[in-house]
Amino acid sequence: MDVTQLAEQVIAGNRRALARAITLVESARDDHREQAIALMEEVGKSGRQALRLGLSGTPGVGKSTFIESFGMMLIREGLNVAVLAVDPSSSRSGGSILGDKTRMEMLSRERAAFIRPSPSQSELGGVARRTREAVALCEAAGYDLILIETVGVGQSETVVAEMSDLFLLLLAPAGGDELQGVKRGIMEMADLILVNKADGDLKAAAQRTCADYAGALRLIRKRPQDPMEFPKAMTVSAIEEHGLEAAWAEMNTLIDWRRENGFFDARRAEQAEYWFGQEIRHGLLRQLEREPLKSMIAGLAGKVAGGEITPSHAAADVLKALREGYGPSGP
Ligand SMILES: Nc1nc2c(ncn2[C@@H]2O[C@H](COP(=O)(O)OP(=O)(O)OP(=O)(O)O)[C@@H](O)[C@H]2O)c(=O)[nH]1
Ligand SMILES: [Mg+2]
Repeated sequence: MDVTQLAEQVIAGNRRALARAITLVESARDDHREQAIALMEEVGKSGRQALRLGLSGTPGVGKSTFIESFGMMLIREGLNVAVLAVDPSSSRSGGSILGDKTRMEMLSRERAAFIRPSPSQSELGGVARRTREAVALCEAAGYDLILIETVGVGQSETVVAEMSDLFLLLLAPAGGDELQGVKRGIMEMADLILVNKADGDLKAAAQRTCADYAGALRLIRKRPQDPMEFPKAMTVSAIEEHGLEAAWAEMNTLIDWRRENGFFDARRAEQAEYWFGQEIRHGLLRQLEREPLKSMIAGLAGKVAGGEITPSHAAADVLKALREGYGPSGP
């Protein structure tokens, strides 16, 4: 594969090249990984910057419907939109986005839209790292806005927040007065909370829920990257397409403020450091799964279980072998 040529095609906005490039970065093969690293360096030269929007919400809250309506609105404004997903369970479900293309029927037919399901890997770390590179590829390909969707199940929100400029939390109207058990950590990540389904019978409940969350947000420690009034909670209706323009205006207000005050670039720099650390950790873990360490660990595990050696001692032996260059049989 000619990586330089592929990079040129991606930067030229060739959709098939973009799809091929994403397939390359998703590959787990070692030779592909080397090509992917070279590719990412090449496309980085485009110097383009998109707005990266993370979007999280529990199943059924209306993420797909929101992406369809919101994406179509942006396209009407003349923007190009890419949609990616981080879904560690996609190996089971066959991909959250493709599974419900029916809910993004209009968007998926638009030339100004590019939709890509989550890579099918069972481990969140793998999915996350590949999606981060897919984001950078879409950025180089000239998309103005990249939406990164995730189902709100534990760790995946953090991963998406670490590759987004803005993190949106989509919520449904609560039945009673409970705050839907949204974890504090997730609330703290949100830049904008959107209470969806503010229409018909659900409208009043959505407004109450929104007020509850606005109150909860005020109790959260003030973050330096936020101007007055942020983070905010608002109501929207993805189906009736209400509140989407207002939400988009708020996103732009926040992003403009962060750009002017240096927080936008600072956040991207922090994220680059974060992913650097993640790549190292992942690489180290992979070494443990390879020979000769793999066999060494398996052997020691038996001895630990049998009480012949303590867990700490066995681990120290493995780490020593790692430090000394993969143990007696060498790399
Ligand atoms: N009343 C109302 N219903 C909505 C709205 N948005 C989505 N829904 C409905 O909520 C249900 C779930 O919507 P989806 O868009 O598939 O939700 P999702 O968050 O993508 O769900 P998963 O992909 O399963 O995580 C569907 O029946 C939608 O029609 C809205 O604004 N108002
Ligand atoms: Mg969906």
